[in-house]
Amino acid sequence: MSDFAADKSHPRYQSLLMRHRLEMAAKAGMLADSALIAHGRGEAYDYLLGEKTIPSAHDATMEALAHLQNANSAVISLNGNTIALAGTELMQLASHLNIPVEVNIFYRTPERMSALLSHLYKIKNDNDLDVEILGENPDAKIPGLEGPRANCCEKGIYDSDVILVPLEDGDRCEALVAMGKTVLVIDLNPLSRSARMGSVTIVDELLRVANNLLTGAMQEIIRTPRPNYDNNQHLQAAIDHITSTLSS
Ligand code: PTJ
Repeated sequence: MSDFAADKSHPRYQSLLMRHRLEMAAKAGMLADSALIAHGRGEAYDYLLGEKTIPSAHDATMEALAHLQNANSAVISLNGNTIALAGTELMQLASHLNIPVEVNIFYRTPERMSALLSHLYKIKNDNDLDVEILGENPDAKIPGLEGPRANCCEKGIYDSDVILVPLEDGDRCEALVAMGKTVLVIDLNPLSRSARMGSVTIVDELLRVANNLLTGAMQEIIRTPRPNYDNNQHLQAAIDHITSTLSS
């Protein structure tokens, strides 16, 4: 993502950088047509959250990390926006946790799959990462979903007990929960169906979450999932934060 010209002192530098990453990814054929709409919705919620990781989101991130560290078979599901915005960081996380990533996109076309897979292999080679990249040859289907968005890999998403799904759609999130998986959602909208369906929902911006997960994973502390963890309480904390921002 080379030719980004904005000055780091610009107050909206980070937001401009994220947009630039998406523009470049769109040019490379990696994104769904609606990717920028989805991003804009996320930006609006992020603005209301103060564009920072709120304490409940950090707590949810550490809970998600605990599940990833204790899983029998964890996987990180990657879609177009996710690869464009935080592909390198999530590949580094996967390498550190020794788990695979699977490209699993809602609007599946052979051209997009090929562009996304090439981009991930470039990240893998450039950063000398040891990560299995799945998704190219799906051999299983997520029960309860119709069409190409049900396609997945048996040794990745299908057989996983814990799955990290950034920016997932509500239907698929529900189907993954119905398969008995622990579903770790990243979504800036605490009201979305995915946010409500998830086992652990992190209401925070994807790149901040990826960096927080990576920092936590590099601390080499093995965390334990809390049996009394309350996802609704964390969602409510995010909603309360937004409403207090609006009324202040
Ligand atoms: O690559 P594909 O084909 O799998 O398509 C990916 C998109 C994101 C286009 C597709 O899944 C989609 O349309 O998603 P939705 O239903 O618009 O949901 C996206 C959710 O992610 C919304 O609730 C946004 O608030 C949230 N979101 C957007 N950008 C970010 C985000 N959450 C965290 N970090 C972001 N950067």
